[in-house]
Amino acid sequence: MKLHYSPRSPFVRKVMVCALETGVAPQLTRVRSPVAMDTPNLALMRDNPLSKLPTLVLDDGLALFDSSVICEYLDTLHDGKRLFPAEGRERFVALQQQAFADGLLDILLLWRQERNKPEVQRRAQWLDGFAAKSAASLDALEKLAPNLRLDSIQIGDIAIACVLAYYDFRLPDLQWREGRPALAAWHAQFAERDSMRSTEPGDGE
Ligand SMILES: N[C@@H](CCC(=O)N[C@@H](CS)C(=O)NCC(=O)O)C(=O)O
Repeated sequence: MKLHYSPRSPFVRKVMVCALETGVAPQLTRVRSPVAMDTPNLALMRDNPLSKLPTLVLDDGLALFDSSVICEYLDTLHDGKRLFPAEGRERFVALQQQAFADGLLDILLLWRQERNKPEVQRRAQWLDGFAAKSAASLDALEKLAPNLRLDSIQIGDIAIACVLAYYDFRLPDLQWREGRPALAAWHAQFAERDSMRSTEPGDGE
């Protein structure tokens, strides 16, 4: 299977953490595919017209995206404990947590783009909106922290760990840990997992 990836994409990181936790990582051939909102990647678009990472191309040519679909697919390829609960309320709690973390990541990517613009082009109302949504989300995650897992982890835990790590990587000035001790303590332990340590963002291969 071919995974279009970048070593700095937090959505790719979520996929790679799932692949490592489930033992399917050796089945992935990673292809470095640069992306930018204003520069469509034509080679990637042959597999994913949205030009987004991650995109997973199966051996029969079927291209899977987005990251949530890829993670759930990888979870069908192993015999261990599932990252995606099969049914019931537990499944929807895990899916909701993943959607929450992914939605927060979408906001952070847009926020970072806006922050990086020359000052005259930045829209103050957008910046205020992103800041309000980020703070409210982190406060909600702090309340959720006692329910987050360190054993028998699920997709929601992985997605939340990846979005918190993205704050550290790209938005460290926001100091997300301030006033959120339970979330910070959980994340400190989760970040010690081999799957997290070996997917630290960087220049990568
Ligand atoms: N909902 C998507 C989001 C993926 C996404 O936004 N990926 C970024 C890289 S971190 C991207 O491909 N950006 C390029 C673009 O938007 O054109 C997912 O979960 O995979």
